[in-house]
Amino acid sequence: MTLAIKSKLFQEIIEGLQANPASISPKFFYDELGSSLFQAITHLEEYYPTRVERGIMQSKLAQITEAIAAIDVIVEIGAGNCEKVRPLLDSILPKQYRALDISLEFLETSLANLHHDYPAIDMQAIAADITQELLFPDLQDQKILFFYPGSSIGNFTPPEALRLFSNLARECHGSGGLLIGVDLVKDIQVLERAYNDSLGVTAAFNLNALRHLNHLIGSNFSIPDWEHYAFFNQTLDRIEMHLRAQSDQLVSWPGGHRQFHVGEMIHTENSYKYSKATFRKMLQEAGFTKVTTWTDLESSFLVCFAGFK
Ligand code: AVJ
Repeated sequence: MTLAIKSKLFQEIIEGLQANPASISPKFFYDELGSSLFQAITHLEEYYPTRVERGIMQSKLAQITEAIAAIDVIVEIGAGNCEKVRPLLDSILPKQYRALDISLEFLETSLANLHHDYPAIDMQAIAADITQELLFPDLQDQKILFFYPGSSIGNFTPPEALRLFSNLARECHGSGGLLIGVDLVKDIQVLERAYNDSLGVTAAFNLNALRHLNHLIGSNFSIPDWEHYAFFNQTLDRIEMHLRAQSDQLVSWPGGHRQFHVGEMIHTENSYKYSKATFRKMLQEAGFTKVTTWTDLESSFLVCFAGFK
């Protein structure tokens, strides 16, 4: 990381810690341990999104491939373990695969594993903060498929998601498109269980943000003094994750500090859930002119291809 990027992140973190209520961006979950903890979450019985999305991708692969038609390059956003793209690589055989993620260490190992199995595809790992604008000047003349699986779009507010879709639609230049997975609104108990698993992996994942921050900015968060709290906000259709102080405490970092009182919370994540109709509308509003959707038998999760007529 360059010094300029580092100091910008530092500033963003401190602004969040000083805000009322305090907040930490979910992108700070993903250091190497956090990425592994998220991997573990995807194996949990309670955490259905990864499993259900994989099922849709497998059972609807022929239709999905037909909708996408011919493309040159797959650009995966938030690629993580680079495993979710495998069925697409098999069915589409693109010339190029580009994996974007916030955590480069984890991404590079994942990409090396993938490249081993697909030596003919040109592959590139790119550290990218997708809360910033994305530009692909060197792909101007290529047909791009943006692949954004895993429902990570849920971390954005709906207006932020719309802005990202508009950015991607523009970078498509009228061909290719966006294949995206999103979690749907459902029974509140099913939703809340997915973020309050019985093994406490999600709690560890949430708390790890404090450990990561301690490394990044030299803060002295005491992890045992915080607890995981997650619930579904029915007004805003989102899971909210917070860390709650279990005692009064002073947290310091070079150049600053903050007093937290018992019960005070740090907001660490929103995970928005959508209806099929709302999500489709957003994709169209962003400039895609043809949207095709697939779901599972329980309408638990949605896979969409947004392209151009
Ligand atoms: C990676 C953002 C899709 O919101 O479900 C999992 C992250 N947080 N358990 C999600 C997460 C807690 C996950 N996304």
